[in-house]
Amino acid sequence: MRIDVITLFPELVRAVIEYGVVSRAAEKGLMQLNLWNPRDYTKDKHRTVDDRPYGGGPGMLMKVEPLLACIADVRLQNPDALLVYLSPQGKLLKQNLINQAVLSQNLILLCGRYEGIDERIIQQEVDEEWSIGDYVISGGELAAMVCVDAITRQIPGALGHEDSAELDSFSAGLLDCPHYTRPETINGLKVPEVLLNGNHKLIQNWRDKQALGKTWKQRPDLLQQMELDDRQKGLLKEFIAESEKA
Ligand code: 9WO
Repeated sequence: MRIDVITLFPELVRAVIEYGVVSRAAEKGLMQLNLWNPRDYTKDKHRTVDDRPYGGGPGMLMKVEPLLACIADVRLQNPDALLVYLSPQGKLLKQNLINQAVLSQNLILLCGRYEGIDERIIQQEVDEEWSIGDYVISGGELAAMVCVDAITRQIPGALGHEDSAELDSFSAGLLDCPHYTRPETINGLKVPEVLLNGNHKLIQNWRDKQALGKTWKQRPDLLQQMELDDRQKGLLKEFIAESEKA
């Protein structure tokens, strides 16, 4: 998988491949990150990358010519990639969109700054607009880093089997179950007994029940989109009964 990122702050985005899972995937050659700076495509003495909006008002937009020249250069090297603009106006990112992106093709992520980019660039150059959530941040870089991280985790071989992607939250459309480590008691709170007994069938049952229950409590919208099997229905019923008792 190859990902090209267009950004005025390449050093910021580079940090995403310097740590952990993403760093190891890059070392193994499973993922290649290329950074491109529109500032390198300016022709004026001051290397200007912003410009004023038609219609006036506060704030600036990204200057068109260096951005278009930069996009053209990236496309020469990566002609078949999907070009994605990160913005709050985009389609909300979900695990399944990430998983599709990994399977389908290479990616070009375009990071806006200031008040964004000229609408005609979105029309002519951008294939899709993605949002990582309903909030405004200072530019597309942090969103692009989220995408690079989430996508890299899904590349076969990027995760050790210790933490395979199937075990990730959302792989089954549910939230994760609670986890416990030493010590056995923290300020009077004990580890659930079932986890200490070494009965792996009982433990799996408990984890599945907790995952269903957590999702029911925190994200009922996720449950509504799924088809639970009879075993899952039974576990959730038990969870609800137990939580009403407590
Ligand atoms: C800046 C601004 C300044 C004054 C008045 C209005 C304003 N709007 C913005 C603005 O929305 N700037 C954006 C910053 C332009 C596009 C890149 N930026 C961005 C991307 N902010 N938040 C995102 C983003 C990307 C993906 N998912 C969530 C948020």
